[in-house]
Amino acid sequence: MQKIKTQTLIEIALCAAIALLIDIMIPSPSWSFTVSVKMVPIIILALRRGTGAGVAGGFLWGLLQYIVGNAYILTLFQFVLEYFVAFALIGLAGLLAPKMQAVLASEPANYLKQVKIAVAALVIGSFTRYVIHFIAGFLFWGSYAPKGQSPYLYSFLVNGGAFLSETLCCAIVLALLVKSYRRLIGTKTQGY
Ligand code: 218
Repeated sequence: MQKIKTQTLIEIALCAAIALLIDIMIPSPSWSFTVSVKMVPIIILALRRGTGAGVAGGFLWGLLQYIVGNAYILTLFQFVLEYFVAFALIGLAGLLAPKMQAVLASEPANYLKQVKIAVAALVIGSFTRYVIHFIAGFLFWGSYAPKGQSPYLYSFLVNGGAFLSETLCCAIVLALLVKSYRRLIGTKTQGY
């Protein structure tokens, strides 16, 4: 088994903690409209250290939400699905880590390409996360639907809206950070 570097473990813990802090400091106005950049630290972690670290960071973030009493729990299965599985899946953004590292290591810097990869990674992580919230939505949250609306449509509208608004916010922040990617995400060029 490949040895996990201590520094990577520290980064996993730090990114999960920063995500939790952003989430607590900027609460979302509703389930269906999420103005939040809280996934950004896990996306950066995943692109920097790969899928395994990203999944570990997302999982830890889910666990921390439970520990600080920030999780919405209806049943045990719903909690495991929406906090452990959904948040861990954000780490799949790391599937594009090799591509991102290659682009960051090449000269001259191609900012447009870097943003495209970061946003594509974000969409992979965010979309797979929200597929889980959509499934949990019609399984467990259906009773909150307006009278006469099917749980499937209700969950699709709520989680679709949240996916679009949250992904857009994170994409804007990732784009604004592009000039710092070599320092934040790049590991090949700097030897760490
Ligand atoms: C229709 C519906 N309402 C609420 C939820 C619960 N949910 C949605 C999105 C994200 C999260 C995790 C905390 O941010 C949760 C618990 C749902 N799945 N579906």
